[in-house]
Amino acid sequence: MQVENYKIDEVNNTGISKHQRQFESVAEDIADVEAVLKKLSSFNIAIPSWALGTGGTRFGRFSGGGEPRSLEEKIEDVGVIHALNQSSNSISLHIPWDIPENAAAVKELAAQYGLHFDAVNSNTFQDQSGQKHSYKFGSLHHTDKAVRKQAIEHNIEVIKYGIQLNSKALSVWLSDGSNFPGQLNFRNAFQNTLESLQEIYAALPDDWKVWVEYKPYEPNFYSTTIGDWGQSYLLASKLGPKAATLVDLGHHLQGTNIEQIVSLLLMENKLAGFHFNDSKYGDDDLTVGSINPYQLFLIFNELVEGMDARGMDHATGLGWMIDASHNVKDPIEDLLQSVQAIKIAYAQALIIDKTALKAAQYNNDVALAQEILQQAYRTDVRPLVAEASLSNGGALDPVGAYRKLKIREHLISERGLKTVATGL
Ligand code: AFD
Ligand code: MN
Ligand code: MN
Repeated sequence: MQVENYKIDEVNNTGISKHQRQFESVAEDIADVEAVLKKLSSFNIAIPSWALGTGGTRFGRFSGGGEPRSLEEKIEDVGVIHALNQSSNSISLHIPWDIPENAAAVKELAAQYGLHFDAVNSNTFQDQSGQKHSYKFGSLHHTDKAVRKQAIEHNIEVIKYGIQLNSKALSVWLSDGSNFPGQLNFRNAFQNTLESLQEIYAALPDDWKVWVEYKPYEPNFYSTTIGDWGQSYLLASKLGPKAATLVDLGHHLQGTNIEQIVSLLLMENKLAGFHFNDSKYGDDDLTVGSINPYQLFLIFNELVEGMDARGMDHATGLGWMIDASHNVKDPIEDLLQSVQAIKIAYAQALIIDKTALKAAQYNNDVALAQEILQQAYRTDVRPLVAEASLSNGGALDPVGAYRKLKIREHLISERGLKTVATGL
């Protein structure tokens, strides 16, 4: 389904005067509000193809209605999200969950919704039917060369799909690791991973990147071969300039200072981008900003500061993507909420008084530095985000508009109540 512009306008009209009052009130105190709005309007976050269906845990999965049954329907759902928020203009595919059988047709369909394709993701953490070798004991790090070869070939095949779709990056997340002490020789596992990645790296087109994701545990519970940013950074450095580290917010042990990791990776030009989500305990894949919005703001503070220091374009300089799972919410509502949370944190980071913060840091004025950060964090920037959306033709309140336009009800009547999307 296409969400027509006039329908969004109709919903916006009911809230426009309240919005204008709120916008003027917050805009008054912002030095260059036009520049902030411009940055917000051009900021987009990719939607993963695996997040459009209901997620599950190993204990169960409780399907919602109207889930997308095909890649085409997933594109349609991202089209709905983008029509409402004007900030989700790309989709990231997971192969083989979403194989583009006819790339030209898939690209054309996406273009109808104003979408393009972001990074392609490989999958060597599951065995597919008919697969010769099992990934039970890992893939790129495996002791058996034949298993490694199969996993390398899969990644090269994913790059080939991506080329057809005009993607520009391969995103690799490995579940390779060990469950028990003694199971694995860490050095061999790391070296095998490096050599496998080198072969994949050699297959990258000139204008492509490979993003190396890390994660401390799960599904393996003793060691993960790419377990933290140090291990990812080491691989990315040894691989070369086309390789960089991807930060998934849920892939850190509790209490980790993620903003500091981000700052240093950016400084070294080794930050590939993000998988946004939120978590209370681990890789919980919860809605962005639902648990710890202050951390998200601190991360964006480092991002804006670090990207400006390198003269990078905020919108295109890094890969921005959501990686979440929706076990109890409508996935589209959840994704809309996540994008809003990201834009709110970004807007708050944009309005930090950077000159004053620099001076406070230089003078070791700790209390003032905190005041400056929290002044921005405690500003309700939602009217700025709404204004940016409005100027692009999006909804003032994307979730509200989604409900008012009864989009899920439409999708259920089109697709049925008992549909199941591919993914985890
Ligand atoms: C994993 C990783 C990775 C992967 C995804 C699979 O975050 O990005 O592609 O989940 O669903 O935890
Ligand atoms: Mn991820
Ligand atoms: Mn994850």
